[in-house]
Amino acid sequence: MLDEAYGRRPHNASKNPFTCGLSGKTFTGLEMVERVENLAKGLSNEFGWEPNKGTEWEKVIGIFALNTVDSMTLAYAVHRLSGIVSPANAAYSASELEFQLKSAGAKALFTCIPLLQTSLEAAKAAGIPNDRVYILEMPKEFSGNESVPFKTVGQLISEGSKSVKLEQLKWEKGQGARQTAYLCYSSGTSGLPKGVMISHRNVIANIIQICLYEKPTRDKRNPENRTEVGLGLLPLSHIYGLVVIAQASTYRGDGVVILPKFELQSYLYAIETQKINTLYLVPPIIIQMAKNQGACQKADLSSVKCVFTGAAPLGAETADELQKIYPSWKIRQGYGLTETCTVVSSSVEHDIWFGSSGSLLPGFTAKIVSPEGNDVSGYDQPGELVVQSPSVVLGYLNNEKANKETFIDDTDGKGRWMRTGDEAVFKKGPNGYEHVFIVDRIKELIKVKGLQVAPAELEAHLLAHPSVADVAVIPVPDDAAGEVPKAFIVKSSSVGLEENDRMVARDIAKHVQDHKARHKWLKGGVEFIDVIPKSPSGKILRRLLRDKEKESRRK
Ligand code: 4UU
Repeated sequence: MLDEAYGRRPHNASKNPFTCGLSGKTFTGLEMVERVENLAKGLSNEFGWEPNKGTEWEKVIGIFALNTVDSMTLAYAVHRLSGIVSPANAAYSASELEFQLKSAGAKALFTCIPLLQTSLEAAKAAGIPNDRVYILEMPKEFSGNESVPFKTVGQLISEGSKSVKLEQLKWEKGQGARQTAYLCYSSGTSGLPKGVMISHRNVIANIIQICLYEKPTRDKRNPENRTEVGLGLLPLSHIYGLVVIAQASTYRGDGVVILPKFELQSYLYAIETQKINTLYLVPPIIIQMAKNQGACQKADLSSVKCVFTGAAPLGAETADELQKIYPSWKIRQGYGLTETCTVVSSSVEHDIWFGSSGSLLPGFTAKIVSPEGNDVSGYDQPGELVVQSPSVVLGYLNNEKANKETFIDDTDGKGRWMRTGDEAVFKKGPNGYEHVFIVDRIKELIKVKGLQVAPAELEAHLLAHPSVADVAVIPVPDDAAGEVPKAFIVKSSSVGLEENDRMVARDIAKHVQDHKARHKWLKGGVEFIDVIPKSPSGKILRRLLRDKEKESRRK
């Protein structure tokens, strides 16, 4: 990808792909290419990895860090050695990180000072020794002045700059299509989080699909091809940050302003000082902006031309509210998945219909499939969205069962089909183009602030609690987060009759808080029931629980 963005596009060399929104630290494309090369040499010294030796599975690193200007430098340096990058959510607890590091077979872990303790605990449990833990530098407010006995990426770059040249990377024919570049984690349609094998070709395909789709409107808006600036606040560990924000924009020659975490004041400061044009957001931040009008209106947001949202539905009412406050902004929505290496559809500036996720990107073909498995494609026909695209990923790591359920082999030479697990409907838009509306979720997934929460993961964890005999976790609506998890629990016989339900519920909720990332906490509450409804084969009938919940909320 680095080669695509800079090697073949020399006009990008003088632009600044990544700038820190707090310290202003930045470098040009050309400097980034040099940093990547030196870091690759530094990593090669450390691990003995070389570009054309060994398989990519022997060269896996984990990244568990807040966003930094060097996050992508690191990813590209690992790719330069034909290795794999597995980025983990920075909100993870030590046991969640341990799960991913073990599953991915990570040989080293790159973290940052604020996450060092969690990283060390997880690395130890995953068999990664302390001298294989490295630090990505962050602005002072996050890293303090204390020095720690771990090598930094800056040191590796400097050591690498003194080392001998690396061999050129030699790809065999088709290797880019077969070789995994990123191993991101997603629970797919059911079960626990799984490693999603994303090839180099997948990444480049989606980037080209995005840029091609947006080119006509961009050329019209910006005929001199001025550099535009986007906000890099969302986690680079999630496919949205990793592909759409960090790589599609820099491929075009745009800049990305990196912010480690959402905090209203520093966010507004970065927009003002870096003159950001596109805010890449998720619905909860848009809701905050609509509600925090005072603070936002004091800031100079005149550089902003567009707000782009994805990862969870943005309701038409919220979009309307924001539009009333900022009448000139284009509010665009995209729909995508880790398994399609991000964007499936999105709205474009001249064809915005609030509530819709816009039109399919070029290179995507879609079908709507009824619950009985019939192809019911056509306008106004709801059903499961099934898609085909060169960005549909290689599959889940070591999980044939999930692969069989999710991916359908190619029979027409155009690429594999993928079941999204989302219910969608196509409608004809006011300008005559088709629009995709995501109307419901068929799969077992909860989206909290756009982040994945797998019900099966929480259920397995809750079953280990002595008061729990059986459990089912479902999403319930939440004004701020979109959705939050709620647990229906059958108490075990060890819970005495005299015990207060509220105390038992609190203890169960604490069991989640103690071991899981904050977005997985049971903010939707705990409700005790006599029996979890199940099909004859033992599958939880989640739909019944969701209906029961809807009914009780209506009362
Ligand atoms: C309703 O969340 C993502 C990808 C997000 C993304 C980013 C930039 C989408 C478009 C874009 O331009 O990936 P995952 O794997 O974490 O979660 C995928 C799931 C989908 O299956 C769907 O259920 O997240 C939900 N989802 C949405 N739902 C994603 N986008 C939307 C959306 N409306 N716009």
